[in-house]
Amino acid sequence: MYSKEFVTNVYRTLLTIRVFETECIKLYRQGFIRGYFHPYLGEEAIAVGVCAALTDKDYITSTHRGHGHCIANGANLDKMIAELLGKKDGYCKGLGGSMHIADTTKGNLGANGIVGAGIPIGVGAALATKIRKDDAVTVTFSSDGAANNGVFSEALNLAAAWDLPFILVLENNQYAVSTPIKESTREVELVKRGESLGVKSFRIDGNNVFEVYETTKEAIRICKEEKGPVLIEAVTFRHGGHHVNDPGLYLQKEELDYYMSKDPVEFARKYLIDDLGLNESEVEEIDSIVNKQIEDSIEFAKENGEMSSKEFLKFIENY
Ligand SMILES: Cc1ncc(C[n+]2csc(CCOP(=O)(O)OP(=O)(O)O)c2C)c(N)n1
Ligand SMILES: [Mg+2]
Repeated sequence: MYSKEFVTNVYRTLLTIRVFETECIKLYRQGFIRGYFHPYLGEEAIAVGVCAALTDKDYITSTHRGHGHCIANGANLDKMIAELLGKKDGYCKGLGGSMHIADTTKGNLGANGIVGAGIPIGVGAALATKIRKDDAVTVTFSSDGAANNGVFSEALNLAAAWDLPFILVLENNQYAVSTPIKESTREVELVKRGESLGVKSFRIDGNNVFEVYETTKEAIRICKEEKGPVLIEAVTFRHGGHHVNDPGLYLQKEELDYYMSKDPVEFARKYLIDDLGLNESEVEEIDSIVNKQIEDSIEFAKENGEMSSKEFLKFIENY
């Protein structure tokens, strides 16, 4: 059984991602956020379970659906929301938006709008840590669609050939935009892609935060005591369309109902109450702290200014 402190932290982070996405979708619809926005709703257990096993020395690379990875890795919420709103105290001074959040002070080497492009960046980071003899691993998050890009096999193969401390977390949400995985590949168990390259590979329930956490710890052990890389296929499902403007009508109702019943946030909440004996009001206290934190960050971001054109020109001149 896990401690109250650990599960409380896990629940708080899961809920922070959930509330962040839900409130930012509202901001998007109100016109405060422009461009693309790919919600991580339903997939929160993967980012949280993985990052709970990492230390400050480790690295991550993220995807176009990256808010959850950033939050679980300890990103600053004020700076994240300011970035989404295009404000000057955002992570990229408001010039990058949703798909370009990075925080190298925390080992987050960045989200990426190019599907699969985080994989070779992660392999490069893992190579650097191996050369420097750092006690670190690099985790790259990716999804099922990325597994069909050439870069997936090339980079993972190289990581295996060079025994790199690299963990590829495939968030198999079973769709790439509107294409179900069974229409883009004959072998839907992506774990086999890793095995075919001689990489230790696991297929797990991506909605169970504890299973994700334990598997990540084992992957880190393998990277440090045996040899990397490791592939983790975490099976999950999105709660909606590919991005905010996609109603996701192609998602099968039975599948959605099934995964809704395995909601990762509800799962952790239930564990706190049923297994650790917290009462409803104790959990509600955590809920209100999370809600207030997101509310404060939204207020900060709304009040924060945009870069003036003069500041912008100076910024790119010195870049
Ligand atoms: C190299 C490349 N090809 C196509 C696109 C357009 N695109 C953006 S997201 C996406 C689907 C990605 O699916 P998946 O890897 O399963 O990630 P998910 O959206 O499910 O998290 C596509 C095709 C892109 N951004 N980059
Ligand atoms: Mg996908």
